Amino acid sequence: MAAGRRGGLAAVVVLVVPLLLLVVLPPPGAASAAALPVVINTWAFRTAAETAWRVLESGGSELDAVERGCGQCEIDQCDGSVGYGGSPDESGETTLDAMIMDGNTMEVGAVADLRRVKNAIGVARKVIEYTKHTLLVGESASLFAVRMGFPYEDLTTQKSLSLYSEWLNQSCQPNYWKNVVPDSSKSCGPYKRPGKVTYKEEQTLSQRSVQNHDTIGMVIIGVSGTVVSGTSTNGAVHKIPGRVGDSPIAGAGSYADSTAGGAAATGDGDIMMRFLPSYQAVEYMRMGTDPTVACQKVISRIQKYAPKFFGAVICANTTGSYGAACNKIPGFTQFHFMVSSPLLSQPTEQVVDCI
Ligand code: SD4
Repeated sequence: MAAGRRGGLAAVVVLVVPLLLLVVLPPPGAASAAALPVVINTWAFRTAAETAWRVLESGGSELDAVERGCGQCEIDQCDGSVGYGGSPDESGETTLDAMIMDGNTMEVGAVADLRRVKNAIGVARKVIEYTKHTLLVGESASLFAVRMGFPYEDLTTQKSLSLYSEWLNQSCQPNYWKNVVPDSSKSCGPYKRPGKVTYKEEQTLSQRSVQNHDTIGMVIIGVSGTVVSGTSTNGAVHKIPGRVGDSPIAGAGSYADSTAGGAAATGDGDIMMRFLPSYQAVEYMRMGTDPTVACQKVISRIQKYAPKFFGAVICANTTGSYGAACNKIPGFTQFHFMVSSPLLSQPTEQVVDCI
């Protein structure tokens, strides 16, 4: 009897286990394994993609690759929206926001409203490496940067100066004030609270935003599934001094979790950061949602409240699948992003139709 049971068990093991393995294990060389590492980044920022890919190829870590990739955009002043010499604020100064997130440890290093230091994502990395903090801001972040060996430099350029003086000449239009006196849609400040407030509807943001926002956001899934994300930007042109966007905020500008995936956002940070779209996209991917659909779901969630917002999100899961989505508004109907993977012979520009 006992021998019969043992024989039956042996038969089950011999017949059923190989069948189970066939079902559970992907065939050799299956797409997900072959597709790692993956580097994706917002916009057609090719040199950033190439730099990150080179770092990985030469044995650098995913953190190194995100730092150097986004750092390349800071050097190149990608689209004028990353690095020095872009987006002068209301006083003419360029200030920078950046973050980097390690999806293995869930550590984040970020700087916001960083002044007179060019390599914002480099400083963000130092926040992870040399502090127990997550986010440093303003002048104090600059002092920290100098202690970490970064030079103080003037971020003003001829271009940012002329953007600033054109703006002054056109009565400081557009700007980010509302419900103030004098009327901010007609004249420059200084603005004050009026005696009696007549609230106006929030201005449509699409026009000003399409030209003014092109943050680099990058997500890397390494060969062993390590997920790292990062961002760098000079924010919004003519912003009110002190304004911080979504880019340095974990879960808003980007998010990385090596147990699920990574995401990064670009666009009107003042609106997008209210929804933590990068965090939300990663949570969708954790539940098994395809990366493109995860990106679309977070875009449509924001659409319900701000149908005309300018923005896009990139998403990648730990198998190396990736996708992107954007909100369709006049002048912005497609979103371009870069992908590097072993399946592509070189970093490749891809495009999605906005929804
Ligand atoms: C910000 N989200 O500061 C950034 C700007 C940007 O694509 O993305 N641009 O609001």
